[in-house]
Amino acid sequence: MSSDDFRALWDQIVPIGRDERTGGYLRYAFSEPELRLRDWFTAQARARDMPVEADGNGNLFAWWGDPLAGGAVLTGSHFDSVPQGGGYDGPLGIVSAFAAVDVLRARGVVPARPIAVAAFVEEEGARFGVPCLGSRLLTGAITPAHAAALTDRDGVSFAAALGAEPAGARPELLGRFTAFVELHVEQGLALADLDSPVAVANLIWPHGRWRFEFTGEANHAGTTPMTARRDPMLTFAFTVLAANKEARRLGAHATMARVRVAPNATNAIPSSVVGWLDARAAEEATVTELVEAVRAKAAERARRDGTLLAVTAESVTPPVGFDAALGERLRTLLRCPLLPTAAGHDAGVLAAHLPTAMLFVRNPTGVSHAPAEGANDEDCAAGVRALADVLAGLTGPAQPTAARPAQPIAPAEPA
Ligand code: HGY
Ligand code: MN
Ligand code: MN
Repeated sequence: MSSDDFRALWDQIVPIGRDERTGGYLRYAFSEPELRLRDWFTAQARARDMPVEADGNGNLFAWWGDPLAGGAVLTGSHFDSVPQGGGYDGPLGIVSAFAAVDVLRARGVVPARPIAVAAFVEEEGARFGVPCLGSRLLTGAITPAHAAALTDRDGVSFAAALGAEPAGARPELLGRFTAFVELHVEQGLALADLDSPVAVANLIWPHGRWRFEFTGEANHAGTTPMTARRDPMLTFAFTVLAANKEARRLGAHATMARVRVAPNATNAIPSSVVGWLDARAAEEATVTELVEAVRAKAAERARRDGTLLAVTAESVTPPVGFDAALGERLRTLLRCPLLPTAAGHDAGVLAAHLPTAMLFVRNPTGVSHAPAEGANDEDCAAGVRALADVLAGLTGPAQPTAARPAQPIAPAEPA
């Protein structure tokens, strides 16, 4: 797999869902761009004689080998993006998985056990609000009823977008896998400072999303004296500053970047403001302390402003420690570093159900969830070779076809 080979496959999806004005991506679950990416996935699978299985939750699985044999190794990631997101977060793991299948076939490897490529739905939670929705449904971490009722900003429910009630937990499908390895663009600069194009993840920070609803009194922007207002925007603004201050105090990460104002008019004091807190830290207790501190300060300010406050946890992810033995096996095979991440992933959900690992591919800007997110083709090709080595190693000894004598699988040379 050369960088040109990677680029040829990658270029097939680059334009899909791209905002030409900004270079950002608008790939929301079941939106037109994501449906085109699903069609691309199915076409790639068909071109490789890989039957595609849908799990009834919006997730797709392309199989190399008998889907019912068991003992399969799963790889893949997600297609969806945050609004104006980067093009690599998610799709790199899916494109690299198909490319890794090509590499193994070119080496004459016939895996002793099946390999499946997954495309998980709604990993970002950008449309229906709950991240890793597809993998949470597959594993039973969220009920079909809860997922079905989630709605987007236009009031379209997840069930309506899916076209059916989600199937929910699929233990018999999950039980057919013995490991999951997700390749993902790095979301940070650790590799940029190291002489390695890939790394293995060892953990995911605990994190979550909390909805803060501020309710006040709608009134005229011009005729209402400042002393007579109950302005929820004021309480929200104070809360944003408090979140930033508390995160710095606790060495955590807090972001309030999504807000919904009603009626959102220039000359009307809002009746309500809803803001979402994304809180993350290395320790679960720190996340809890951060959210409680922000809630308490918001409540105190609400009393002063005469507004009401309601705080609801929308999704909470405990700390994830990836399978240490699998991680060490991959780190040794690839001769690469181990890295923690504060970003959530479907691998973080599946880690509770089967041995799971992540491979990170160097991102020279370190930026993610923005158009500046990137990776160079040489590093992406190195990531594909590394994933191929991992898949070959995990699916048992390579049985080369008669045409070639047994070849040791050389670890990927750093690009
Ligand atoms: O938000 C996250 O950490 C992930 O990108 N969904
Ligand atoms: Mn992401
Ligand atoms: Mn991702």
